[in-house]
Amino acid sequence: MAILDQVTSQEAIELENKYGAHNYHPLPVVLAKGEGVHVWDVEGKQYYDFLSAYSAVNQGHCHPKIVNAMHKQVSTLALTSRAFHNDMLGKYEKFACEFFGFDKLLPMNTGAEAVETALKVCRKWAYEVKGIKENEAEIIVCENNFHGRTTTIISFSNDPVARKNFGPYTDGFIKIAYDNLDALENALKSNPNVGGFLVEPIQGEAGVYVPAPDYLAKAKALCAKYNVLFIADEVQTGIARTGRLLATCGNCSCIDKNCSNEPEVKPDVLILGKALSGGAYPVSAVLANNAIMNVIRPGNHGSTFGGNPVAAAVAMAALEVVRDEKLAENAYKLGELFRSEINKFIETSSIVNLVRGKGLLNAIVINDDEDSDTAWNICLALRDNGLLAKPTHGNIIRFAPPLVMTETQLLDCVSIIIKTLKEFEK
Ligand code: IF1
Repeated sequence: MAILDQVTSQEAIELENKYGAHNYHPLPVVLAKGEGVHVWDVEGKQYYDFLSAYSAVNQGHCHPKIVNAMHKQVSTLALTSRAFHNDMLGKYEKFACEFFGFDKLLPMNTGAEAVETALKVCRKWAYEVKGIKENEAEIIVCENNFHGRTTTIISFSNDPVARKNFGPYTDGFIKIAYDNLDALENALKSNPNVGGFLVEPIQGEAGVYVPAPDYLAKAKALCAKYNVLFIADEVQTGIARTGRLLATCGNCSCIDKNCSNEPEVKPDVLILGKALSGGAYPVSAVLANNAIMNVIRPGNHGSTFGGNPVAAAVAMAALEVVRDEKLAENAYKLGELFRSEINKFIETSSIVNLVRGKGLLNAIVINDDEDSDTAWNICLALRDNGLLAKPTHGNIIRFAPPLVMTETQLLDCVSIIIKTLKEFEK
C-alpha cells in the first residue's frame, strides 16, 4: 500500500491495531477532514465535533487564518532551535504577555511540558526567593487532578490506570480535596515548605467539576497569605473555553465582558496549551511576572521545538481569532443556552441526572453505574446520529464543541443529543 492510498475506516483501524501502541481506546470512527465545527470520516460522513480534541480546537478545525499563518511561516523558517534567535519569538512573547497580562513567557510544546516547566519554576522560586531548604519544597495538588502523563505528573495522580507500574514516583507533592478551602489552609498551615499550589480552575478529566464561585479567589488569597505560588493549569479551561478568556480570568486583556459576575483571580503562574495554537500545532506556555520567571537562567530549562517560529506564528494567529471573533462571548452565550436546553430535558429524563459546566466546557452525568457501558453506548449512538463526543469517566460524557459554533448549529446539536438520549430512556 502506498502511504497516500485511501484507506477504509476498517483498514485504518486494523493498521493502528497492528502497528500502533495500544495506549488509547478510541471511539470507532476514522476522521479524514475537519472544517469549523465539522469533521468527516473516510467514507465522507459528516459529524459535529463535540470534543474539539479535548478543547484544543476552540477556533474550529483548520481555521483559515491559522492555517495561512502556519503555511507562510513553515515555508519561510520552521525551526532554528534556541541556539540562535529568530524574528518571530520575541514578537510572540510580547503579544502573549500583553494579551494575558504577565511580564514573561516561557515557550514549550505540550501541556504536560508546560506543567513540568511550571513545577520547576515553582521549585526554583521556593529555594532561591522564598528560602526553603534545597530539595525540601512541596507543591500542593488536588485529588482527581489531571495535568498530563509524564512520570512526575502521574506521581501525584490518583488515577490507578494512569499511575500503576510507572514507579518509583517523584516526591514533593501534597494532595488535598478539590474545592475545599479548609483542606488548602490546613495543608498550608502544617507544611512550612510549600512553594506552590497547582490547580485546574475546572477539573476537566475528573468530569467537568466546577468549584464554588469563590474557590479560586479565596485559594489565591490563602496562597498569598502563606507566600505560596498560585499556579493555574488552564491548558483545557483557557483560551475562551469557559466563556471568558481564562477560567481564572485574571487581569487579562479582558476581551470579554462576561467576567463581571466573578472575582478576578490572577494566577502567579499561568499554564496554557491546546487551543493556544487552535489545534494546528503543539504550542504551550508558562507565563509569570519577573519576580518569579527571573529565577530561570540560561541552561536551566528548554526544548528543541520550544519557541520555534511556526509555533510563534500559529499562536499569534490563534489568539487573534479568539479576540477578533469574540469566542469567549460566544462560548458564554452558547454555554448558557446548552445547559438551559439540557436542563429542560433532564426534568423529564430517567437517563440523565445532571448537566454541569461553564461556557462550552460541559458534561452530563448518566443515570447508571460508573462501570456501566451506557455512556460509551450513548456516544456510539451519538456517532451514528452525526455527533462525536466521548465519556470522561464511566458515566460522564463531556461536551466541548469548537467555540465558533453558531446558535443554530448548537440547537441542532442539542436536538441530536436529546434524540439520542431518548433512545436510552429506561
Ligand atoms: C490524553 C485527559 C483531557 C489537561 C490539563 C495538562 C494536560 C491536559 C488540564 C496535558 C491534557 C488531554 C490529554 C489527553 C486527553 C486530554 C484529557 F482526558 F487526558 F484528561 F482533556 F481531560 N493539563 N489533556 O487536560 O496536556 O500534554 O496532553 O498537551 O492524555 O489522553 P498535553
